[in-house]
Amino acid sequence: MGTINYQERIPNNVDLGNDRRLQRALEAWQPNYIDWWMEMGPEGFQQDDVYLRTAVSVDRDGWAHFGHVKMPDYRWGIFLTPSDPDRAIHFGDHMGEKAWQKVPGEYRNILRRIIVTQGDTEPASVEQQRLLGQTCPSLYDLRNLFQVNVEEGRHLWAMVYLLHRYFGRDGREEAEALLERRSGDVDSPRILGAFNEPCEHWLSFFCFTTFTDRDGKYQLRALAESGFDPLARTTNFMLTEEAHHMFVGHTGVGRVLKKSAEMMKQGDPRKLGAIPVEMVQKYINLWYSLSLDLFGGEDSSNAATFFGASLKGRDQEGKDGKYDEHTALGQTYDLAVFDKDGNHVIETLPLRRAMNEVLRDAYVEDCEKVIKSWNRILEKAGCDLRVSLPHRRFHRHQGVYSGLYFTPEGEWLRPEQWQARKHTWLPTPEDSAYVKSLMTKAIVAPGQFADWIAPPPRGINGQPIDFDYVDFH
Ligand code: BYC
Ligand code: FE
Ligand code: FE
Repeated sequence: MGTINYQERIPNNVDLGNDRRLQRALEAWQPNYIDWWMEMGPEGFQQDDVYLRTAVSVDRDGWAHFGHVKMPDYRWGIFLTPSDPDRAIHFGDHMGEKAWQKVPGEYRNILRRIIVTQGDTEPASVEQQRLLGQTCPSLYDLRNLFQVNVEEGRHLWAMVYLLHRYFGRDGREEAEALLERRSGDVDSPRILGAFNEPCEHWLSFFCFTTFTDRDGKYQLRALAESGFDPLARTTNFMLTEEAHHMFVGHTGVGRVLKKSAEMMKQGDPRKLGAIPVEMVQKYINLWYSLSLDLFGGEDSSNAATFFGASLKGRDQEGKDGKYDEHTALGQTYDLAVFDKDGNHVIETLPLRRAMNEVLRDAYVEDCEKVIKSWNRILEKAGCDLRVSLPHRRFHRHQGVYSGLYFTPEGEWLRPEQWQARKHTWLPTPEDSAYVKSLMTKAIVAPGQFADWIAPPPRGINGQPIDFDYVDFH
C-alpha cells in the first residue's frame, strides 16, 4: 500500500488501473492541468532542471526521492495514506458509525463545497507566486519556491481525484472550473480572500508560506479528522508535504530578520540595502490578518453543520486526552463582540457554531511559537527590536470584526483614527516599492545570496549550500 505505482501515466497508490472510467476521466483532465501549469506556473523556468523531491511512498520514513527534473515533467499523482478498515467516526452526530467510503447523500453538496474550496487554494497560490523566480535571492531559494509550487499543484490533484472519483458529473465540472478561475481576476477570482491578494516580492512570499500555508496546515488537520475516509486519508498525506512549505516561510523571514539585525549594527539598514525590522513587521501584520480571515466567521452556521455532519473536526480531534468529549453539544464559547460605537459585550455561542474560532485558536498558538523563534534570532544578533503578532481583531475582513477598526493591540478605533494610523501598521505603496527595489534580478550563481537575506545554515537534503539546485538550459 505504501508504494506508489510509477508505471502509469498518473502515479498513484489508489489502484487507478482497475477503474478504467476514472482513469480515463483523470487522463482527460491531465492535459488541461499541464496547459494551466504552462500558462500560470513559474514563468521562465519550465525548461530548467530543478532539484525536487517527489513522493515515492506514503510511509513516514523515506517517502521522498530527490533529483533534478524539469517542472512540467514532475510526476504529479494521487497518494493517500493507508486505509484502516476498522476506522470509526469519532466526532459529531455520526460518532461511532463506520467511517464513510462513499459520500453520504445528505451531505453531498456541502462535502463537495469543502473539497472545492480546499482545491481552489492550491492553484491559486501557484498563480500568486508565478513571477517570483525572476527575482530570487539565491538558487537555494529558487528551488524551494519551485518545490512549494509543484506540491501545491499536487494538492490540486488530490482534491481533483476526490471530485472525479466520488462526485460524478458535477465533480468533473468542478475539476474543470478549478483550472479556470484565476487569482485576482475581477470576473473569475479564486474563492477565498487571501488567494486573490498579490504576492509581489519575496518578503510577501515568506510571510505567505509562514502564515497562509499554516492556515492550510490547520484546515488540512481538521479535514484529516473527517468521517469521509478518502478525504481524511488524502489530507493526511498532504500534511507531510506541507511541513516544508512552512519551513520555507519560517526560515525565510528568520533569515531576513537576521540580515536586518546584522546590518543595523552598521547603520541604517535601508542605506545598506536590507529590510528594516519595522517593515518586516508590517508584512507580518498583513499576511497574518489575511490568513486569520481564511478561518471564516467566528459565529458560523456552516462550521456548526460541518462539525455536526462529522465532516470537519477540530485540530487533533482524535488525539487521546485533547478533548473531553466529541459531540460539542451543550457547551459554549465566549466571544467579545463590538458595536459600531466601540461598546463591547461578551456573546456566548453554542460551541458548534464557534468551530472556526476554535480552529483559529490552535492556529494563533502555533503562530506565536513562530514569532518567538524570530525574536530569538533578533536577540542573538544583538538587536533590541522585536516582532509580534497583531491582535486577532486587527485588519479583519471576515467575521464579527470585519467593518470595524482595531489597533494591533486590539483596541477599538473610529474609522478616521484608523485612516490616520493604518500606514504605520500595514505596508504602504512606498514600503512595497522599497522592498521591490531590492529585488530586481535573479541571483543564480551557486552559493551566492542577495544582500537583504542571510544564507541558510544548511542546504536541502544534505546537499551543500552552493549546490546546483537549479540547472539552467
Ligand atoms: N474569503 O460561515 P462562514 C491552503 C465565506 S489554505 C472569502 O463565516 P465558513 C493553502 C464563506 O465561504 C486552506 N470568503 O465561513 C495555503 C461563506 O460563503 P457563502 C484552505 C470567505 O463557511 C497556502 C461566507 O463567507 N482550505 O490549503 O464556516 C497555499 C460565510 O462563511 C472567507 C479550506 O479553507 C474568506 N477568507 O468557513 C496553498 C478548507 N471566509 O456560504 C494552499 C475548506 C469565509 O455565504 N473550507 N468566507 O457563500 C472551509 O472549511 C470553509 O469554507 C472556510 C470558511 C473555513 C474557508
Ligand atoms: Fe497545499
Ligand atoms: Fe502549502
